[in-house]
Amino acid sequence: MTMNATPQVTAAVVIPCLNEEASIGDLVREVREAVENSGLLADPVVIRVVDNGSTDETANRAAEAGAQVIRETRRGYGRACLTGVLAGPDVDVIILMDGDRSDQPAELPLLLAPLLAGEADLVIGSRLLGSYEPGSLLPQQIFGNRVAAVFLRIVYGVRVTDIGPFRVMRRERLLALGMREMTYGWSIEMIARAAKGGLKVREVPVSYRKRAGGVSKVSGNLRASLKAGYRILLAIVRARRDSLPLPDDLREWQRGAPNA
Ligand SMILES: Nc1nc2c(ncn2[C@@H]2O[C@H](COP(=O)(O)OP(=O)(O)OP(=O)(O)O)[C@@H](O)[C@H]2O)c(=O)[nH]1
Ligand SMILES: [Mg+2]
Repeated sequence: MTMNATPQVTAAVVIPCLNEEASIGDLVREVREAVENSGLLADPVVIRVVDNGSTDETANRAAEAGAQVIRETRRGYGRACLTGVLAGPDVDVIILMDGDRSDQPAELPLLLAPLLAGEADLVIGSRLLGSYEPGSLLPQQIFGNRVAAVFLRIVYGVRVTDIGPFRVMRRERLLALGMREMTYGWSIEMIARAAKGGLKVREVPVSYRKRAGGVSKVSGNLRASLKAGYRILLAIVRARRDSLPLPDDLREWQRGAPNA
């Protein structure tokens, strides 16, 4: 009989959500199944849905499915992510993914493997290295991500193909980055700051689905897409200028200030 060591690594899955009642229940169940099947993480893995002022049944659906629901009234994708990271209980690893069921929880082991092996500090699922269902990524999203990737390479010397939402990082490392982008600049800022701090950033191919229902807040809306594009470019510039890790006063700001 072979003895498998009991996994010691604790983790929380942080899912920022705004009006995702159509998908969140199924997603939470998928995440739980994926975590159990992986056998890589210590029980119990916290599935933390950060509800950012949803006006639908998101919070109820998430709680019914067994998630820990955190309410964050200050708006913003990055704000919701950070609130989820800061919330207790303390864990070793943070897993981030979107609430619309576009990411595939079953692919979690692909992201965790390089992190747990110490080969990477930030592992990001790349939809462009992997695959995406027709219509799940719009041409402007693909273009925008490619442009952002070129900037990241030029400014920070880090090579990525995509700026995907499905990612894993040790919580302590993530907090030490001093993240300050509280909207859609969050995703790219994390890569920029990790690279600037000399951390190893690694991509793995993932497959991406169309959102399982509900309404797109970004890509399906021209105004929101332009605004997100602006925030993303701003994040690249700001992260270059800022010191790292952040000084204490900015850390305080990060915890308490209204959404930027
Ligand atoms: N907490 C929080 N979550 C948000 C906010 N806006 C969007 N989200 C969530 O962030 C994730 C990404 O938003 P989406 O609307 O899926 O954006 P997208 O993936 O570009 O668009 P689609 O391709 O239509 O899915 C989803 O889980 C949303 O519920 C926000 O202001 N606050
Ligand atoms: Mg989406």
